[in-house]
Amino acid sequence: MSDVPQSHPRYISLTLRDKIVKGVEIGITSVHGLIAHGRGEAFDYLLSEKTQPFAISAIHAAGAMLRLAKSPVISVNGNVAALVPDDLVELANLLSAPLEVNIFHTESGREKKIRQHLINHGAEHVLMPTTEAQLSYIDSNRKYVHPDGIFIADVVFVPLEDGDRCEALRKMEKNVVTIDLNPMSRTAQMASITIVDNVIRSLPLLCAEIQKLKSDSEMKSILNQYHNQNILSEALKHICRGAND
Ligand code: PTJ
Repeated sequence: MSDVPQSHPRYISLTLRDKIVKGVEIGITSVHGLIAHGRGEAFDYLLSEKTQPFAISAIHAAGAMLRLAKSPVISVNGNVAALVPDDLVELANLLSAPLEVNIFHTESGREKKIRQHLINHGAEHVLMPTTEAQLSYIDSNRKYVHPDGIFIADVVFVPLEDGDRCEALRKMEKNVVTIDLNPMSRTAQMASITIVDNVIRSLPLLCAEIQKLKSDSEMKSILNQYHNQNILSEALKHICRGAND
């Protein structure tokens, strides 16, 4: 870790950078992940680095969708493995859902290192990509999935990714829940539910939401009233206001 003092006004942001850098050093995060993180930082700045009301609405809907799912799966890439491993494991336990390693940038051994990292953080069930099961409509490394995981899932949780797979999953008629600081990204636009927030803040809130006592009919009603395009518009308006301040 770097020697940033806790009194530094940008302490939290700088410790997140440390986490991503450490992820690269231990071989779980792609070096491209540093660039993705920087892009996220810029959007987070415009969101005042706070979870905004449109993100809270999306978290309510995401909790309902994930709890009502028959076969939910949590997809893990190199950035989220570095930033929020404990929360990913907690979410998997709460939903009794598998974690599945799925990365865009093919690098030797990185998938196995991510799996081991999740196990070190308490994960019990981590699926790996296979050549046995492949997603349609996609050519990148993300097409290789596990036959008992993403391949058969009805709802896939895909925090911060690059968009090609989200589109493919939707074409395969799966629901996608994402967390993405950029409401204009392809993933944000294609997902069924988009939480426009930093994964560091919103994943613990999502875990808390899932633990709230709610009936199936209450959760169905939350989903019926939810409109992702409205949420994305609110997020975009907020960002434009932030940019003009
Ligand atoms: O480990 P891999 O190979 O699967 O690669 C993972 C990354 C993230 C590098 C890859 O999927 C990628 O290149 O993603 P993009 O296209 O840069 O998109 C990442 C999106 O996540 C962007 O819209 C960022 O704004 C957003 N983002 C970055 N950091 C965060 C974030 N969203 C939420 N929380 C963050 N901390």
